Amino acid sequence: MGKKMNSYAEDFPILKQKVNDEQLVYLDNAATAQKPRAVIEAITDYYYHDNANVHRGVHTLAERATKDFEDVRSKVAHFINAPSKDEVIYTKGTTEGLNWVAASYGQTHVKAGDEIVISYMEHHSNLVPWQQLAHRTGAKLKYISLQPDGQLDMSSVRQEITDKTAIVALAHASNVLGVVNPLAEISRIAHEHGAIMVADGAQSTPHMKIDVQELGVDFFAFSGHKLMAPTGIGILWGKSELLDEMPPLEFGGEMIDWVQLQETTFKKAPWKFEGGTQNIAGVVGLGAAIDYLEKIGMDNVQKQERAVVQAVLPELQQIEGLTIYGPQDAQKRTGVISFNLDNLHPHDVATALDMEGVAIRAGHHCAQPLMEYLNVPATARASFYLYNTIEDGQRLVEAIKATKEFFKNGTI
Ligand code: 7TS
Repeated sequence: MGKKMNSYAEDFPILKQKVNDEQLVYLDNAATAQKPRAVIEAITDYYYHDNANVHRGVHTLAERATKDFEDVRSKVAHFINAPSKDEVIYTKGTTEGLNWVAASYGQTHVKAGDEIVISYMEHHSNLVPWQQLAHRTGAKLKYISLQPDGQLDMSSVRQEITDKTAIVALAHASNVLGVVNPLAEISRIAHEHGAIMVADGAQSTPHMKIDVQELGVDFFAFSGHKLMAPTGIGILWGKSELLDEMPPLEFGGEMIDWVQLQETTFKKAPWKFEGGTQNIAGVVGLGAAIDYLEKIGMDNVQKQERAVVQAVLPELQQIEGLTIYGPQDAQKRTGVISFNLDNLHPHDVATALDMEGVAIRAGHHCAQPLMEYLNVPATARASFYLYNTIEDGQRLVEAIKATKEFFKNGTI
């Protein structure tokens, strides 16, 4: 069933190792993706040849580092089809981006009696910032409910978003249910009611072509590390007319225009949000990751993952006692497959799979309200990326079957 390594896997040195005497199958991509040689080498090259602080020096290395840093901003703008590179803000990751929208836009625009609308499937990073903003401002936090197959209930979308709604904040793709939410349609509904639309793109950006203009959103946040870039670098994109009026959150070097004893003026966006020395090597790595993905083409990335999921899902569905969360139709899914096996604790399942060299995640996946909604304490989760093959999927299926036998018979 399928070949051993696809040509993409060859680009990822980490995948060539054995774990517990078995060839590693890495299926924890929703947590973080592995890095291709091109990204690792770009970071090394940067430190070998170009390392300097940006925007400050006039010497050659400083100019090179600054050019790299600002060129990646343009590359990101192109990658997500942002109208301007000045709308692209460097962050630590999705969590920071969403927190900044809540703390800066939210704090200055949301008042008592307003409503903030999210859904039951949100990651804590797109839930807790809004919950805390609601506590601080006296706004009401409302939840869009889900259909039995995990997709957003569009009648609930229409019911929960009202003229009192100030902010709608939703995951573009779920990190548990493998669904993609129809953000373009929901953005239209939000705007009809005078609300803004915030998108958590952590699980979509690595896996599909993103067009922030087509999605019609006002803010879009994602993490570099889930799209093959290093940890500690992410992007917040926002519409310039909103960014321009938002106050900065961190004050200090880099973000100022002019400082006097009692007053300070700030740079314009995006620089006013980037206080202090930035993760320059991370930015370089992000640029290399985008180059790598764009060379393949995001449509091909999606196609490759879909082919694997379409082959694997029916096999998983045939395993007796395996509950798969989210849509059962492979056409409606991303490469995230959450499941439970019999009455086994997902941590035991993940540990047993690790013994077979198959790396998956188990737990609440930073989505405790969703676990409660699904009425489960936790799930196991396999998540695929470009470098995974149909054979990797087969290894997952076999490891699950072996785990089932082990817990039935006490032998593996
Ligand atoms: N939003 C979603 C939908 C996510 O899946 C994650 C990370 C985040 C936000 C936060 O991203 P960060 O890079 O700022 O941490 N999700 C996961 C996961 O599912 N397993 O580990 C991290």
